[in-house]
Amino acid sequence: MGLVFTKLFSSLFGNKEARILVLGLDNAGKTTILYRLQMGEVVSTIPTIGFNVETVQYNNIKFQVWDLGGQTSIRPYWRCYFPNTQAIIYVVDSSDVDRLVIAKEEFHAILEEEELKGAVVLLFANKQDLPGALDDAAVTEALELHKIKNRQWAIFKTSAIKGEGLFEGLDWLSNTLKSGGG
Ligand SMILES: Nc1nc2c(ncn2[C@@H]2O[C@H](COP(=O)(O)OP(=O)(O)OP(=O)(O)O)[C@@H](O)[C@H]2O)c(=O)[nH]1
Ligand SMILES: [Mg+2]
Repeated sequence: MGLVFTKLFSSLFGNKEARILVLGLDNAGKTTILYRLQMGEVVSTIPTIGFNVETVQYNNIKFQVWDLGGQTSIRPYWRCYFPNTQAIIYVVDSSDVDRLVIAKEEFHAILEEEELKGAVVLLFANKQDLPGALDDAAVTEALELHKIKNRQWAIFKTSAIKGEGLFEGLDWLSNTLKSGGG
């Protein structure tokens, strides 16, 4: 009863809540992005073993953002976090050209997951500040995003270090979730 009332109250006043998973290979910049969004600062990170979770309030949406570790050995645990997810933020290190094939395979495996069928997908082509970083069009091609079916998605060029592109992505996400996606 309390929960129902809270949800009703939130929807009346436009305070939607959304559970977001931040996924991507190790070293893509997921944790850096999480704390950039939450604190507006670059923090020094160590590889994530397990997860970080923070709340980010933006555009009348309370995003509960789960940042999961991306190392090969811990990727199988991502699925523990899949239920009740409204959106995925998939982060790519655009300068790590050698591992784009792996990034693509992991991405398409995520899209196959039944529990994530309804989740909208925001991709960040991160590390745009590095020389040799592929732009959004090149990452789109490398990840074969044209194969995405029956799902709302978008890709943004970002630099977590410079703080560029992240809130543009979050704008898209909040508009998409408000209009019923996820
Ligand atoms: N140049 C540059 N470096 C970045 C950017 N984003 C993150 N990094 C750096 O990339 C390294 C890895 O960043 P993390 O945020 O720890 O990566 P992660 O995706 O959380 O990695 P795991 O926790 O192992 O999955 C750190 O040294 C960051 O400072 C960016 O936009 N540009
Ligand atoms: Mg991390």
